[in-house]
Formats: sequence, structure tokens, C-alpha cells
Amino acid sequence: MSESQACIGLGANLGDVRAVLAAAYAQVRQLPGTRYHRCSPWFTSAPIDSSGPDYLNAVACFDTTLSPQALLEALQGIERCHARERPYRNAPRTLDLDLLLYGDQQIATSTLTVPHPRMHERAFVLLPLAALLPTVVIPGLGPVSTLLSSVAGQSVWRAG
Ligand code: A4P
Ligand code: MG
Repeated sequence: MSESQACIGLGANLGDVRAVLAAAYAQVRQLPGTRYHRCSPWFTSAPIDSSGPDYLNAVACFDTTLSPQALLEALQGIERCHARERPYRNAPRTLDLDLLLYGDQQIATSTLTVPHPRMHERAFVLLPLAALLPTVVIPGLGPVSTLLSSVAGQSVWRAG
């Protein structure tokens, strides 16, 4: 069975965000057909196109035999475990798990767009991604290091 490297974004700005992100990452590590997990440091940032308290964000990468759609559904199952609600677009959230990258694939279906369509505009995604994979190239968009320079004005700091 073929294996691909997947990268996911983890974010939260409601509730006990540290506990929820730690629990969610532990659940990701338990997903079937995944191995070689690693997680970036955690970063704090003000909400972008969103509201509420500051966010805590991280990026995790692992190798997986799950298909992109199966992985998305597994991530949505973990979100549901943490009482994720969707009252309106970009609402504050107890947990957001986004599929950022799946190998070098570019995917556009009704339920899944990969690379995640807004990841290249967001320092809270690019900084933790670069901490894990400094030379990664975002398919169709370019090296993470180049993309990072275009979001240098965004304030994101390492969580203490
Ligand atoms: N979907 C399509 N592609 C993907 C993908 N690659 N990963 C679909 C995950 N989902 C994907 O997502 C809505 C639908 O997008 C899903 O049903 C899935 O089929 P959602 O998670 O229900 O809604 P959302 O969270 O509002 O959308 P999304 O795309 O996660 O929002 P964004 O654009 O990521 O914005 N500011 C800071 N500082 N930190 C943050 O983490 N997050 C957001 C969320 C806004 N501002 C933030 C942060
Ligand atoms: Mg999401």
C-alpha cells in the first residue's frame, strides 16, 4: 500500500486550548495507517479573519496509508470529540484540524482542497510548518521559506 507524508494544522481559541490540542494530537497519533509522527512547537497568534481569544496553533506531519478523504474524515471525527461547533464561518473554535499537505498532491473536490487554500497566507501555519520541514515546497505555490517572507508582518510568537 502506498504511503504519503501528510501535514495537518491544529488550532484552537476556545476553552482549555493546550489540553485540547495535546489530546487531539494524541488522537492523531493513534489513527490507523499512520506512523512517524512529529509535531512542531506551539505558536500563539491573534485571530485572523476570526474573533475571540488568541489562538494556539501547531503543525503535525506523519506518513500515512489513509487516503486524503479518509484522513479528512478521521480529522473531522477528532474535531467532533472536542465539541467543535460551526455556528458561522471562521467562528472561534475548540478545535480545528485542517489537512494542509498530502505528499505533493493537488486535490480539488467538493469536500477537500489540498494544499489548504489559505495556508500560504498565514504565518500561524507557515512558521510551524517551516519549523518541522524547512525545505518543504507547497505544491503550486513554492518553498515555505519564500512564502514565509510574504507574511513577515503577521505577529506570531512561540507559546511559552
Ligand atoms: N475542506 C476543504 N479542504 C479542506 C482541508 N484541506 N482541510 C472542507 C480541512 N477541511 C477542508 O471546514 C469547512 C469544510 O472545508 C469542511 O467541511 C471540509 O470538507 P471547517 O473546518 O468546518 O470550517 P472552517 O474551520 O471555518 O474552515 P477552515 O478552512 O478550517 O478555516 P480557515 O480558513 O483555516 O480559518 N487565526 C489564527 N490566528 N489561528 C487559526 O488557527 N483559524 C481560522 C480558520 C481563522 N483564523 C485563525 C485560525
Ligand atoms: Mg477547518
